[in-house]
Amino acid sequence: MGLFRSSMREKHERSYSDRELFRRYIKRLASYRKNIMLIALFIVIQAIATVALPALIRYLTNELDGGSPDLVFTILAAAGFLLLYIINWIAFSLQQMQSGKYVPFFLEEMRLDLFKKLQEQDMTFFDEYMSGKLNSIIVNDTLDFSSTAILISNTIGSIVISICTLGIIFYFNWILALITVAAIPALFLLMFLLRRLAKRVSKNYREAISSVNSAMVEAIEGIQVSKSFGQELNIVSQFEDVNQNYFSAWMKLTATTHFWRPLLNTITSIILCLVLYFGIDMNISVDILIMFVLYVQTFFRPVLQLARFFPELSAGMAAFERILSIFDSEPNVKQKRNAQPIDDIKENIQFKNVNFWYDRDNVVFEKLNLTIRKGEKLAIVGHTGSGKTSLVSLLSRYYEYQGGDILIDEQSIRNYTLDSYRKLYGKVEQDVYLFPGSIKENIRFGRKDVTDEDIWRVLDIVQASEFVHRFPNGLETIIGSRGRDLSVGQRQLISFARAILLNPKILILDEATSSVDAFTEAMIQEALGKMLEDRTAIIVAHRLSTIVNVDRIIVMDNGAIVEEGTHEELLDLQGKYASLYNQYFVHQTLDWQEQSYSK
Ligand code: DCP
Ligand code: MG
Repeated sequence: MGLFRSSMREKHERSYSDRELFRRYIKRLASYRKNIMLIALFIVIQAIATVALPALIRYLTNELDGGSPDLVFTILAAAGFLLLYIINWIAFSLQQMQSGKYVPFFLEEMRLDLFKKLQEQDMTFFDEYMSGKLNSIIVNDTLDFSSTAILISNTIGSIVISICTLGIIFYFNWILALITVAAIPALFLLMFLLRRLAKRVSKNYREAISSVNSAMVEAIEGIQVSKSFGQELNIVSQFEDVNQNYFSAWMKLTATTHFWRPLLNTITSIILCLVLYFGIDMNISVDILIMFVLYVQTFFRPVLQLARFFPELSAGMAAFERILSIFDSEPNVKQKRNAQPIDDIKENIQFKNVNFWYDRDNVVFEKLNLTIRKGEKLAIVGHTGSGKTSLVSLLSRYYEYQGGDILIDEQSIRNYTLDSYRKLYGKVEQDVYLFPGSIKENIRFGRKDVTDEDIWRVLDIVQASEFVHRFPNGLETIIGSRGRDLSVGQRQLISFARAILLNPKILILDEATSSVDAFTEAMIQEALGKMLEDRTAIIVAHRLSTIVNVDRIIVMDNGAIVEEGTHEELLDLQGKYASLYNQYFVHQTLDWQEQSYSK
């Protein structure tokens, strides 16, 4: 398997029975029934106008048979034709207008619902779904699915045309009528049998297109890695596989959905021959025979539409299945029913016997206990993978814990409304993420009540106003996607400003492991001092300067807290912290640096 494992089944993905899918489909369409009925009505009007044409032709042929045509009759017949075409045209325009309004609206609403649902999800969901795949569902699947939105109207129209045609031909000659419909049961049986194949092929196609999408997204995200390893060609060849896969899935889909047309044309021709043969054999008059020939064609056009109903529905349903998977995935992080708002912390935060895992086979915390007092500045240190980020992620309600409880002022954090709870925190993540907008937008993050002065004030606090001033456009400077136009240190300062602007009661800082230059380090340090004033702070620390200034340090190892105390106390212990210090932090001391320079 290559780098792009996107075609694999995701954990969140679900399967639905045909019945369930159809039920949900109808439910989704229910709020649009007015549009659907209107579209169906216009289709039916067209159907009636279409069905009336052969009858008019037959009437004309019959009249002309007698000899010299009557002028008044000819004019009336021509007017009849014109009228039928005008009715057809008006009904068609109205139908198109309705579809033009309704389908995009249907699509827009579904995309919005999906987007909202994504915002509700916690991080477990995003760990499991790749962004490329989600992207494909929101963009492609919704588009494919909404094309089924007019399928029902079209089908109603088709059924009406077929029934009217059948009525007329049975009325005129039931033997020829029987010949005409003889092929239908066989056709529908075949179609019914093929619906599973159609469903599978459409599903494969959806998966293939989503793989292309994902591969594209992942390859762009990872472009720097590919370049630094000189692996661009390798990536291209892996993409070629994914793309090839898409090509063959598409071919199969096209073959399955389009083989109806030639098949149906063949059947229509055979039926026509039979009608002509038996018609002549039965000495049926020319006018009726001409009418029959026309009706056979009128009859089979909607049958083609009906025959494509299942393959098209299957294609739409395959997309719908993936859309439903998202609609039906409940977030793990949930607050209790009668949750109360919280606006400050009075006493402390407590982890009590907390158990947590990302997946069952890999337990991160087992009976973790920790109390953080209000106003305390706590540093968490430990080797990579020891669980530092996980600890603060649990507190931020990114993930749900499986055992024990986390309490604030003796109340489980599940008892607070998620919205108010999250507002307690200001968080600076280990990987700073900035949106591709202006510096100002990234800092105020959609809050309308924030003025430029407020932003400059927080930029001052985090020592970032100088570099922002240096940009010609100041706060309005647009930073590229993920903040690529800024240095790592600058990005960090912006994310500090973003966190501080909220004036959070609890500040969580997951220091980036990447080192910044001594100048930025000093700036960050000074910024940090100001940021921590009057708050409870939890800092996953990678800088010596941070840890020596906090009230307490906890040392994590393999998901457990193994030591705690101040820097001096822990050094005296000569345990885990001391060895961590000697391995890692000691390199950051001035003494060590002077020594190594003088060597
Ligand atoms: N883990 C996981 N799924 C995630 C995140 C982490 O399975 N989405 C695993 C990897 C580690 C363990 O959980 O085995 C703890 O990971 P942390 O991210 O909590 O580790 P640290 O933050 O301590 O590591 P670092 O210093 O590298 O940031
Ligand atoms: Mg981490």
